[in-house]
Amino acid sequence: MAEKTIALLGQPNSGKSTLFNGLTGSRQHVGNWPGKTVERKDGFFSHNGITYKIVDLPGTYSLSANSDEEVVTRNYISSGEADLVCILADASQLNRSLFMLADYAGIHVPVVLLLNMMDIAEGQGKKINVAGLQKSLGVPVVPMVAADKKQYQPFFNLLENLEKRASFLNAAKLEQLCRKNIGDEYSAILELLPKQGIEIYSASWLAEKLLEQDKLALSFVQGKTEPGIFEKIKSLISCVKDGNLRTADCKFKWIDTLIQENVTSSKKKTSRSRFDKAATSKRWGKPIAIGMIVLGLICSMLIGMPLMELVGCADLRHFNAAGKLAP
Ligand SMILES: Nc1nc2c(ncn2[C@@H]2O[C@H](COP(=O)(O)OP(=O)(O)OP(=O)(O)O)[C@@H](O)[C@H]2O)c(=O)[nH]1
Ligand SMILES: [Mg+2]
Repeated sequence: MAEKTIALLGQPNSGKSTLFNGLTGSRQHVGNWPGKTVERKDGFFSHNGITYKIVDLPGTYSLSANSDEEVVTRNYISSGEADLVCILADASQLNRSLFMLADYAGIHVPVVLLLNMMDIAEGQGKKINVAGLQKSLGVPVVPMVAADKKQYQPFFNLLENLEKRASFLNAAKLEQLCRKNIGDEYSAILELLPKQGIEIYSASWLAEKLLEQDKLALSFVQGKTEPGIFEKIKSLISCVKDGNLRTADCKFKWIDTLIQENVTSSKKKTSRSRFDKAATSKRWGKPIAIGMIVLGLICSMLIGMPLMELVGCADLRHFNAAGKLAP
């Protein structure tokens, strides 16, 4: 019997199955999620006398509920079966891969961030301030190379201190961004939801998903609130256009700040010259292109005219004064 259950969550190709295989070896069970054709992979491993069950969740870009994979993932997390969720992010492309973490912010199930593919990120000259990230997020952050089992020790160290270290992700800054960028409707929905949230979901997480018109969140909140309150929430949602784009914008801004504060790159970017920048800019691109065409024409005329004159004089020498062709 497993004493602790760990779920691996992350975008496709973030390295979940690599870590799952590395930890479990042959102690795996493969089946399907109930009622779905999505593969379910459970496995077991032991460390320091404790047996862990590990679940390799399907790779999804976010926690929306549009595909079978996303619904399976959402339902599993809300089932409360996992004692710990490990979110794997590809450290070589954090702007994109941290979106799953941003979409998780506000779910009250203990979480850790595994910065996988650190070998690639280091090859790119990236330096990640792990302590700084931990401070901002309020949860453990562990650099990983899932493809190399010899580098699993920091992950095992985390397991040894799980009781002390596991905690919820700090979503306060994301909530502030949503209040500022989405506006009054977001704040008004928050006021209508219970302050402490509902079950594992914080009020801010639910408000974001409601504005995204997420079907699972809508039916969940409908089932947990008074009909009158739910009607008010629905009319607020209908006032916000493109809710999913607006919440995504806030999440990407949140990620940008995290990266700006905690990631540096020692390799210089291939810098574009001032001319390249001007030639591709919206303002100067066209005038520069037209100028270059005109300059090309003038140059060809300057070179061509003397040549044409020379050829013309040579031809004239073939005519006599009477304008007849000389013999
Ligand atoms: N260089 C490097 N490659 C890695 C690392 N971890 C995983 N990979 C490679 O990344 C690719 C994707 O890894 P998977 O484990 O299949 O990713 P996944 O998250 O299970 O993907 P999905 O099942 O599609 O969601 C594979 O080719 C792995 O070998 C790592 O730490 N470093
Ligand atoms: Mg996989």
